[in-house]
Amino acid sequence: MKNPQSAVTHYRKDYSTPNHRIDRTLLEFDLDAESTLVKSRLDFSPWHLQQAEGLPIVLDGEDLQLECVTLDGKLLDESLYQQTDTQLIIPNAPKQGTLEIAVRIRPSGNTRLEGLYMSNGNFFTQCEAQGFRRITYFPDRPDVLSRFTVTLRADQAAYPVTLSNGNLIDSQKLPDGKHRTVWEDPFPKPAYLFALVAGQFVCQEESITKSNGQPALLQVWVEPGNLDKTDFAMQSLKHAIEWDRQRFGLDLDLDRFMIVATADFNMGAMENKGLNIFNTKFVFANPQLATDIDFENVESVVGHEYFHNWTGNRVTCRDWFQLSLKEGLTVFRDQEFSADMLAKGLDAQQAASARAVKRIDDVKVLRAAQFPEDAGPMAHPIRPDSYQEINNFYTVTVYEKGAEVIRMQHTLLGEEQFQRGMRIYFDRHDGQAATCEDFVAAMETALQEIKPDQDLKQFRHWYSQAGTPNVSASWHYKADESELVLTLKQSCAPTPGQAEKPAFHIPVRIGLVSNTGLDLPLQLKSPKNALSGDILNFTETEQVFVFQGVAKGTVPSLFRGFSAPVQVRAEYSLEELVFLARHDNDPFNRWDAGQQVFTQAIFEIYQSSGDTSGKLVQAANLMMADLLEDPSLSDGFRALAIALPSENTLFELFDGLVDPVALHFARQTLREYLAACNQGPLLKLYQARATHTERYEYNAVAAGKRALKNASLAYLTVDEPGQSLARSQFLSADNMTDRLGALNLLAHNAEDAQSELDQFFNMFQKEALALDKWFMTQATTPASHPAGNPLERIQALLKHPAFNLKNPNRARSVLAAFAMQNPSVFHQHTGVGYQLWASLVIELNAINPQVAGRMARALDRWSKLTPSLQTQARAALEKINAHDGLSPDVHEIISKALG
Ligand code: 0A1
Ligand code: ZN
Repeated sequence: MKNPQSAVTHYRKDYSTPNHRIDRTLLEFDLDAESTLVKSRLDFSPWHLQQAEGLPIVLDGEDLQLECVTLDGKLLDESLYQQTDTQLIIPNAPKQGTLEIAVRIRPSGNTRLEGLYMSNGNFFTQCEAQGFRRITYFPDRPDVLSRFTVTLRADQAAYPVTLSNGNLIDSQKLPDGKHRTVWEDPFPKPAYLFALVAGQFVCQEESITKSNGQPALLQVWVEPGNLDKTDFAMQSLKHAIEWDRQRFGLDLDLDRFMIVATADFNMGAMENKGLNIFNTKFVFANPQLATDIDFENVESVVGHEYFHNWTGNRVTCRDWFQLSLKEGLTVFRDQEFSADMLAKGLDAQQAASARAVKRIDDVKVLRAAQFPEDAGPMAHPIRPDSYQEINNFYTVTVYEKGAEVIRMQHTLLGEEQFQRGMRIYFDRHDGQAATCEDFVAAMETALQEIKPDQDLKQFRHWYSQAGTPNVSASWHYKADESELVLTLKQSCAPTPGQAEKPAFHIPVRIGLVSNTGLDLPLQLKSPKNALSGDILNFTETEQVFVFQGVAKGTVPSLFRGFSAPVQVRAEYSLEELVFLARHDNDPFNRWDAGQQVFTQAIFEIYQSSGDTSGKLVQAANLMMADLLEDPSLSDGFRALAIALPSENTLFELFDGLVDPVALHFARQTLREYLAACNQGPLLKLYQARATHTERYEYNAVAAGKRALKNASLAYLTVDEPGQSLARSQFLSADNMTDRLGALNLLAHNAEDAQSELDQFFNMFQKEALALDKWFMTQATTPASHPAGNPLERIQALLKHPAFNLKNPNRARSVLAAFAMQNPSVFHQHTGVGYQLWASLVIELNAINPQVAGRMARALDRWSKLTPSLQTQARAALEKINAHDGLSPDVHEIISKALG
């Protein structure tokens, strides 16, 4: 392990080109769990044609056992190269030539799951961001693109299937019980997109016809016994291919596209060229094992990885600071794909509602996870300026806020010009390693084709400035002139290394809702040209917008569809919020207004130590009654509208220091109060949807129905009658959404849910992903559980024979669930929650630093805790910090948290 005391900070401004290109890469693997021999042959040439002789060749490498190095056929002795812990340098190299290197590695000991590793006896690779250097010496940086040919030799019986990127060009049996395959990737690629897989697999395959009339083979590979879970992934892949063709005009460029699932994977999935490797969680889906959310995730992750084939692979990143170039753009694309899929086949109104549900789900993630990141010690711009460990920068900021930044460009340009911008981007950069600036420049060219007087100069601040902008909005009505005068002010709190920030260019999608509930036409009197369609261009620290022809009693609806990733403080009266929750024609804002009412009601309870007689709680209750009775709303939307904001969202929204335990109880009090006051309508909603007997299908309408049923049940299970409904739903469910929905509610609310937990365990003990759900359900049992403090149960889970810290999904199902999704137990006042977390992070640090680095982020926001909790939190952070042998991953997180 590298010594964190010598942790190096890498800066974006320090980018320099490499000395050499690697034009061709031949790799040969003799696969063996204990000792794999990797031979490489690299044809190199000067990066710059005019380059002088004698510049060193710099290759990265970690934990490799070097066997020999040959330059242009001559074996180099040790005096002719320098070997360090992280590099192999050949000084005074010729401008051009061929290097041959042999190394040995030990996949069986690779618990980090970076480089070549083993999962369930099979070989897999994970090379992004810097895993390839754990396979062989190579310039492991994304701007070095090379043509790869890969030979795989392995024992035929143990590893009958051997795959790599591109096309299979040779396959042979060898005399000694081994076999050999040779793979050639026609596209030059950086090393992080290299992949190999070898072992026991079966596949589902289909052939499709590409736009050019050529066939392409699609395959989904899984371990034997899992073919009953691959239909949906295959269908999602076909939908993704078709969608990218239709909406972006981008076709599959390969003859063969493979997906392989593994149970041991640090992240969600990986877009290796032509050979995507997936966490089983994002491949496996059938109604018995996967919830509606799992189905949605499989579709979106399959889409995401496929869309990377253009946005990431055909055009890749110049350096890792540009990560959002591929990730923000690809998340935007997968979000649009999912929205289009949900809306497919529905009438206009249902389609709008299905899209709104998707948008709300995405914004919930942003608010609950990215806003806290942007307000904490790890805050960074979507294009970071520095990092210590790149693995720590695969963040919700780079991904989800990055997608919002792309979405704002889409909003400013409109679909047609945005697609024009995409074509310009590919025309300019196909086959290259590009920068975020290249993308914005392409979009700017497209913008200026239709609006020559506009540019994206100020918009670029979204790439360089961290922090969530705060926008405050106030307005007054001028009755004599029938004018509404809207004042917007923006500010952005300091973030690490950025004290002052110039104003952002913020697109504000606006509506004016008259007191009859209709949208008025928008007539902006001043400033001139600030309105384009329904988008206000808000570009100054403070700006006044005057709308004319406005009727009295009109309420502005701001940031419709969440048109910018900002925190809005608008001066709505309670009555206006309730009005918008009933009448806003923008479904996102309608939902959001209701959430604000719930939020304020919870804070009222929190600040009054449990009193439910306040006016905000009363207003929330009336609003709830309305929502329950309103048949015009789709089920999916209604499920979201009646659900209370999450504890993590509330924590972030509260002005001041927070005690998460008290906050949990305040939220719980509102839930119980609303349940008691609305029992009849809740029951009616539940029963109307519980009695249907349609076969399980995953689509927006059916999933919406299940969501509303389970959202109603969530209120009803506050007491026994509702809990019996949940018990019978648990038993009779024919799908995982309903079964797990009921189990969660029982485990979190009923005095005793042991029998259901046992039944679930017995039913699914051979299904790892279902078992993860069993662990997670228990690890998220809140402090309000009637049987008392759930921490002991969580400690027992860690000793369960099926618990395994080495498997990232299983580790997350307890550790992340408890430390990040169960605030009332994690933040308990004695500090025992923090201590347990600290010891697990230390344990995981030695096994898998990347996953440990993620888990280490649970106390990022500790400065927002009440003083006594802060003392406990600091002690836990310091305990980790003092640990000998801390990985750079965990060290970076903890040292930044400690400040
Ligand atoms: N590029 C992948 C995510 C990914 C990133 C890093 C990994 O290991 C360090 C693995 C996967 C994606 O966006 O899907
Ligand atoms: Zn991605």
